Amino acid sequence: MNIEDYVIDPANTKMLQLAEDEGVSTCFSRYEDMTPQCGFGAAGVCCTMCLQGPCRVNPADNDKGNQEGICGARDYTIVARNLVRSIAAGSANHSGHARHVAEVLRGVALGEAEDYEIKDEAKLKKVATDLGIEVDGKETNEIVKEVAEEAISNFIGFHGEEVSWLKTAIPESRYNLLSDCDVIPQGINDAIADSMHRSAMGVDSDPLNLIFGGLETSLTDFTGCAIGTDLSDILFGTPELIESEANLGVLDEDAVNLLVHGHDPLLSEKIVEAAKRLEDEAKAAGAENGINIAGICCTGNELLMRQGVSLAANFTSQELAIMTGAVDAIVADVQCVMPSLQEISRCYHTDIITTMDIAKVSGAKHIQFNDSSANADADTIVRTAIEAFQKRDAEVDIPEHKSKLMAGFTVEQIVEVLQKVNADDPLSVITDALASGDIRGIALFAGCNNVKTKQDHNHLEVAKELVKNDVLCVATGCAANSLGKHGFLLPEAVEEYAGEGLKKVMGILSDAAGVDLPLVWHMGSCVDNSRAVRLATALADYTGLDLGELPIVATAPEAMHEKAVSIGTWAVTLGLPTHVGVVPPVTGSKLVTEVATKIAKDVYDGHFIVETDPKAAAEKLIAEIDERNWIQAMKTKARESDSYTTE
Ligand code: MSK
Repeated sequence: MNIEDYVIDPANTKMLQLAEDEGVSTCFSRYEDMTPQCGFGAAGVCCTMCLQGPCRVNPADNDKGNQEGICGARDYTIVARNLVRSIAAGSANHSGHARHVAEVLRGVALGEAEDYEIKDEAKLKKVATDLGIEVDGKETNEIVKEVAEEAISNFIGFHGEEVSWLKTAIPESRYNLLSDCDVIPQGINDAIADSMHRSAMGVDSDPLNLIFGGLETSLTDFTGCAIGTDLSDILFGTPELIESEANLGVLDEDAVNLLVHGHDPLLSEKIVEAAKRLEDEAKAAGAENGINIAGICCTGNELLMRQGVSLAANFTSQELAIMTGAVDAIVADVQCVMPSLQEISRCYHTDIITTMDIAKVSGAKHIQFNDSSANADADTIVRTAIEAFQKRDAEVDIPEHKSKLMAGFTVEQIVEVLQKVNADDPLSVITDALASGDIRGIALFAGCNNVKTKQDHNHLEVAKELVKNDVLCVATGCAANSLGKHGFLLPEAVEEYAGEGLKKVMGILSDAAGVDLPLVWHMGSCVDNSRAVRLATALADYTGLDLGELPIVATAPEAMHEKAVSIGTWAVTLGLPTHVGVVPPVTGSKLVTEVATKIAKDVYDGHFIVETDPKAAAEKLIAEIDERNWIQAMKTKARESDSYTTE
């Protein structure tokens, strides 16, 4: 294996080299072993919906002509069905996370989740008010119960009512457009179930009907994200600007290194508290520096945003963390946890601890985490990590490389910074910068790492090109982690990479805020993509424009998970041109590909841009931003001169 084809930073290069030298299998080596991958699967034309298959059809435009599956399903039906199932899975992940938080919030109101409390009452009241729940004269617990039950009702689709959370998070104009297209979901669970139903053998074979079903389901993913973010803020506090570090160098040889992995803050927040309680036990066990909690994937991002916990690894570096010999335990909740962790941990003293009944790993320790005994369960987990520390046997070799970073860019914090420039009219700071051209547009970096791209490379290259062209960048998930590892979440990066306009705006904001702001703004975990939409919605409401008219784009340069498919789909549906840096399995159908990359723009203003070259991707995103700016300028000019009238 040529290591340089897969990783670029010194820490992961060192660990991947070690894995190669010692013959340890990693996602990178398994990818090489797997290559060439199945062309039918890659194009999305492998159908396993019934036991007559698998049917693998050659799409049209080849020597064999248009083939059909055994039931007669054509390429477009198979690709659309597979796509809809991916979206449903993505939504089930995000909304499953949200449902757990909602249940615990209800448990707090009912006194059944005694280890949790409300940390942000102001956010509780804001969320309640947005949902139309009266707050005046009510006890906090009463509001908590009503908000939690409203969230839970969004899952059920009771009496055909539309999901209420969606309406609070997007502009009215966008909601009306979605309503006109009949894609407003009536219940998260219902939409996911409908997607599984309609994509089954012998049900929906009309690709356009399937795609509209997929769009509706993707909006339940967004709704789940918004619920997850809002309720986590209520329970654990809305994040504020915070400093931390990223990369394997955050591990500490003289501490119990406990890595939290997955997505669900309900467990990881309790682990942080337990680590503080049990610090002395760790020291007594020989860990001079006590307990060092660090994160992998989005559980890491959740804790970074609220607790300043450092990020040890993003998706494709999770296995390499174990190779340091310094990881005592990886505590997993749900999503993005590679089963291979257990196999690699056999060569070390590392305990892989699963905690959720739907997410076990063969051979791993399972310590069930219960909402009703959260503190005690967290103590048990941390004590298990302390015991593992005492069994360290392999040589510890922690790469020195790490980068400082700044995170915590919620909408609330961004507005607070803007208020320092203009107390009465904060959003005008952004819209004026957009109007003057100092900021050309705004881009949301979302998504994962993928072995098909060099780790972090596409994120960095797209970001470099965008910021050089004065695009303000915000980031979530493993994309933010990538940018953090390489110094893009630092103020120093502004001077190094930003164009003159962006530099000017960052300077004004930093001076006013009294703190140097970083080049890219970290908004949180996967579910916190909802924060980016709320920021866009605030700008849309302020300007009277729709999301589809603003110079805002999204990019997932290293997309991997089905959640990324779902996020990308709702981003397009909400009006954002959305770049994907990995070719998704839709190319087997010309029809589905054309709908996703072209026709969607006519209906929703957003469309997919599939581009594996990061520089070309950035250029295409900038072209989309410029097109919107040009259209807006023309509209404004026409309004000012009054030269355009329908009378
Ligand atoms: S963890 S979904 S690899 S961002 Fe959210 Fe990272 Fe993607 Fe998992």
